[in-house]
Amino acid sequence: MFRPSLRRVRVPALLAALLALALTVSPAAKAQTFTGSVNADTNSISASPAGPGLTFTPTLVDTGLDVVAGDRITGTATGTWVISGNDPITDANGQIGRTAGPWWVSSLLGQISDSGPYQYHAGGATPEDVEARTFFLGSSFDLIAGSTGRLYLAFNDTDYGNNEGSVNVSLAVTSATVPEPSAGALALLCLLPLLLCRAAVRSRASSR
Ligand SMILES: [Ca+2]
Repeated sequence: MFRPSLRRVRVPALLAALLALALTVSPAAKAQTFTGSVNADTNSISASPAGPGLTFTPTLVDTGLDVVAGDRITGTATGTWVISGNDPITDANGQIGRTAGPWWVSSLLGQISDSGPYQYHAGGATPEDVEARTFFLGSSFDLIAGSTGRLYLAFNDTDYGNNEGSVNVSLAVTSATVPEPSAGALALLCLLPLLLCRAAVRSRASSR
C-alpha cells in the first residue's frame, strides 16, 4: 500500500499554502468612527444652571459607539469655547492649571457608561458616579478604554447657561478583541491535508 512521505513533499508548495494561511487568518481590526460637535452649553458635564430663566438642561453627546475595556480610542477636537464671558477662550485642552472636578476647566471630556450618561447635579448622580466614568480627552487623544459601555462626550464646566462655543470631534474606536479566522483561512485549513497528499504523490512519481 502506498503511503505518502512528508519528506517527499515539495517544500515550495507547502510554504505557499502556509503563507496564504498567514495572510488570511489575521485581518486588520476594524474601527468604529464618530464625527460630530460638542457644544459648551448644551453638552456641559454640569446640569447646574448659571442663572434663572434657562429653558433647557444640557446632556452629554451620545457618540453611538459601544466600547469594550481595552479598546483603543483615538481622535482630535478642533474649535474653541469658554465657560463664561469673564473667562479665557480655549481649545479642547481647556484652561491648563485650573480644575473643575479632576479635569481642566473648558476641556473636552469622554465618559463610558453602560447605564446612560452621568452629569453633576442631574438624576441624583453623585460626583463619584460622574468621576468614576469620566476622563480627559483634550484636543488630541490616544488612550485605552478602562471600562465597557457607551461612549459619551462633554464640556467640562461647573454651570451652564453662560457658556459659548463648540468643538468638532473626530474619533475612532479600534477593537482590542482577537479577530476570528476568515472563511478563506478555514477553507485553506480543510484543504491543506489534500494539498500535502497530492504534493507527496507527485514527488514520488517524479523520483521514479
Ligand atoms: Ca459656565
